[in-house]
Amino acid sequence: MEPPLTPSFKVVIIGDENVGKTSLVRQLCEHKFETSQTPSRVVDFHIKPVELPDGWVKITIWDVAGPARFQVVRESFYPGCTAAALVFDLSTHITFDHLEGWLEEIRKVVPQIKILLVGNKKDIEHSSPVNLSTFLKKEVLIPYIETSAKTSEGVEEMFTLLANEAHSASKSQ
Ligand SMILES: Nc1nc2c(ncn2[C@@H]2O[C@H](COP(=O)(O)OP(=O)(O)OP(=O)(O)O)[C@@H](O)[C@H]2O)c(=O)[nH]1
Ligand SMILES: [Mg+2]
Repeated sequence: MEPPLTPSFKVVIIGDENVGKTSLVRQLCEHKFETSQTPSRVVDFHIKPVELPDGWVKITIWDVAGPARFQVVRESFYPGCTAAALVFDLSTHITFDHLEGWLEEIRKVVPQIKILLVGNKKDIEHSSPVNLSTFLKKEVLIPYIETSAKTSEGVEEMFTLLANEAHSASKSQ
């Protein structure tokens, strides 16, 4: 059982349209997966208790819409975030090529934000992006996990890692 007074952290899920951000949150919170594409809501949020080695924390997960036209409104939700999950689609390499743009967008608002890189749609047959190891060598502090919102593989671990990033950021402040 989680104790009543738990530290709480604001985290955000970013990445291109259709990479599976909303599906990952839904799998985590409701254990559901839908194949239909629902129109993007600009923002949605969910509160989830997560158990870490140090004890329970709560994360408020802000799920923002990926399309470029929402950039300005998205940026208004970034202040106060301690960690971000940056999601790309392992089967659509263009979503990997856009990662630098996403880092720029969020670091412009929260320069010290902790990032977790997430390669989603692991269940679809794919080849890993050729520049993935180069990216991870350049961004040495960014942990990486592969997930499937469809089968739920890696989803709990993803949000535990994200909560851990947020928690460690708060300890180093
Ligand atoms: N096979 C497979 N399909 C997935 C997975 N995750 C999401 N999808 C599908 O990808 C589509 C887009 O998923 P969303 O979760 O809406 O994507 P999003 O990143 O929230 O997109 P925006 O809100 O528009 O930015 C949907 O049809 C999902 O069913 C996955 O892990 N595997
Ligand atoms: Mg979405």
